[in-house]
Amino acid sequence: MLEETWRWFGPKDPVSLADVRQAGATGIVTALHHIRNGEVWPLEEIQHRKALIEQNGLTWSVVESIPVHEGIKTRTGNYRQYLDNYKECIVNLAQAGIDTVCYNFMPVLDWTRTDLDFPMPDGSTGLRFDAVEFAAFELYVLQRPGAEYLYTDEQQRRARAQLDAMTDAQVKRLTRTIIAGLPGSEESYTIEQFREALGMYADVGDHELRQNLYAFLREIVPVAESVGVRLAIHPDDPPYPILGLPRVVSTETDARALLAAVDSPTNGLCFCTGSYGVRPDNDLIGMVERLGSRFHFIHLRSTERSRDGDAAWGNPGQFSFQEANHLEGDVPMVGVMQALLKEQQRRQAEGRTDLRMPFRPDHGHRMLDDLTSGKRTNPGYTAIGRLRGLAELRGLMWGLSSQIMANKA
Ligand code: DNO
Repeated sequence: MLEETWRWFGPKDPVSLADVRQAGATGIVTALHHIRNGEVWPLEEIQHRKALIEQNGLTWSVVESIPVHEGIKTRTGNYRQYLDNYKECIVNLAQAGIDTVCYNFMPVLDWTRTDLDFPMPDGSTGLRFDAVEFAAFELYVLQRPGAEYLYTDEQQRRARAQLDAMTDAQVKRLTRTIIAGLPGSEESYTIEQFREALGMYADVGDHELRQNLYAFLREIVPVAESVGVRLAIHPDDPPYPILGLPRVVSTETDARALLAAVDSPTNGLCFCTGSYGVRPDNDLIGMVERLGSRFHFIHLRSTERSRDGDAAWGNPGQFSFQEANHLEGDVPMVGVMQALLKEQQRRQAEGRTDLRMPFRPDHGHRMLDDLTSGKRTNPGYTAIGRLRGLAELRGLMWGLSSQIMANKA
């Protein structure tokens, strides 16, 4: 059975550690969110946070994330110092007995959505990325120079019509949703700062970002390996370039290239089904079968691509999508879970020690008391929506696992 974990944003998270216990997860996924991006996490603070988690009968299973400073991604400014600090964080975590670290290499923005409360047919709300709204923001709010070359005349017309149909408050909300930082992203911008941050990538295209990622891995992997910490890179979300910025962890080919760049078991993946799953050309079950030995962390969530409009929108692959119930949508969750359980068996047969294979129910709808309790939960990180997700995934896992055992007997 895979380890059931739950993301917790620290003592201020309205979903408490006591709540997590009732949800039935055993592992906590968290970070020292109060420490600024790029700085060292002191050992005492790590130990203190770990003790708090353990006092609640839980374990600190995965760090998500140690954010990678923009200086490292662009290899500019003080990046050497940031690399040293990153190594020190890893060494300190190892000393506290924490062995799995998730991170991402998305430029400027971490995960991105255009709507945090999109009404679902059942009365709950969920997260959505709408390509037309995003274009409206990019073209007419941000007014990014060069953006017009990314969109056809027809797309620009649709984006303009979208913007014209929105109230000022809606435009403000859209802007905030995109640039003010979603939970865990550790970056938040005003529109001016955002333009400046994008400017840092003037000379960093696809090739350069890949090289910078591999250079980062060449520095960090040996240190992590020497102290027994596994690294798990989170894919791009959405899994395609946005805002003219390169995105280099969106497909199986991208994942293979980065695994090969530093071919060590330490250098692994966070398999996020919701992110990879937005692209129909990502074969999720096949990815588990082919790359599963390098999965150190798993996010289970489903997305549903818009069925209408995208053909007219005209960028094949750049889908609008919304977050579906965990067992529904475009992610073949039953097959994914089956493949993950098989990967765990393979590890056991090979005598590997990394059998935990921590997964967390990623995101969840806002539903039932999430909608009415007045608790300000983080977008995507509700109590009840995730509780439903975890319960469904757990049931699936138990059922499949007993079937696998019965077939073996
Ligand atoms: C969103 C999360 C991401 C993830 C980072 C990992 O819900 O999955 O913010 O934590 O990309 O570094």
